[in-house]
Amino acid sequence: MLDEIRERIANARRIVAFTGAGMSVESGIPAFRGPGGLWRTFKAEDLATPAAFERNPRLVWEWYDARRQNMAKAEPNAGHCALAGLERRAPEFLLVTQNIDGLHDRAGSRNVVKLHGDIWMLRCTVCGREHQDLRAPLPDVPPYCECGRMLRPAVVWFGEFLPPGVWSKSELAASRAEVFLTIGTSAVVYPAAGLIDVAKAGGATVIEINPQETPYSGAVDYSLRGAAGDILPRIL
Ligand code: BV8
Ligand code: ZN
Repeated sequence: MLDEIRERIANARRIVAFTGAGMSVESGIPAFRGPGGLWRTFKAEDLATPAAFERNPRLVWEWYDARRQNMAKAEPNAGHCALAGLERRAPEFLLVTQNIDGLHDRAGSRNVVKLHGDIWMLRCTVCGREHQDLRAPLPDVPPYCECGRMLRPAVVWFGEFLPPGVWSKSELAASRAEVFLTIGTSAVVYPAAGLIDVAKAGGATVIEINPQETPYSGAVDYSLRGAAGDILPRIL
């Protein structure tokens, strides 16, 4: 089966890789759901929502600052590097990630769409100005804009729309893909997970890589049970 998959990927002109938090587990960044998941301790609606930020910005910021400190210590793993290598070989390649940790960029991926934003970017809640701040820990939490108002992480919270253009670019690429890799995602968050349906409808060969089953495991062409850092270098 792996030979078939290698062949399919090697001959594909247009490839899309769709990644989730499982991509970064081998880099030491806990995923949200599943064994050891982050949200086992926190509940999504408690923290990754505008209401939570409104109610308790310090708590939300302490959670993000802790995640930034963990992410700053993390290194891209063999899975991230394998995808960066694939991008250099494929005629057309787009990496659509739900991850906000920046590890795909650090692994050398260039054509990256961040569906749910970027934890290293801060946005002013009032003037809207955005800037990158890589400091971990932040000197003070919550951080403030030079306009004097509070900054927030430039990420997409539950109930918030994705950044403009990001969804249409991802949807178009998924609809045209010959091979669509869905890697390290539990495929329960929408509209992101809907990209798998778009790819299938567009006639792509869909390959899933995940140690666990997901709601899409029965619908994809190949569902490989294993870790991204182990499987990707073997098939790319
Ligand atoms: C939207 C950024 C339109 C922040 C995240 C009620 C009201 C409002 C909206 C909704 C609602 N009900 C449903 C919705 C839609 C909602 C949604 O989908 N909810 C789900 C939970 C049901 N979606 C939204 O709100 C989206 N916006 O719909 O806007 C709108 C607007 C207004 C009103 C209505 C609609 C915005 C969603 C974005 C939320 N932001 N994160 C932050 O990170 O702090 S979501 C969060 O989940 C992360 O982005 C994460 O990436 C994403 C998905 O999780 P995964 O990446 O899949 O990670 P997970 O832990 O779940 O799974 C990891 C997988 O890896 C596992 O399967 C595991 O087996 C596997 N794995 C483990 N180790 C490895 C591995 N795989 C490979 N290798 C390994 N080594
Ligand atoms: Zn400002």
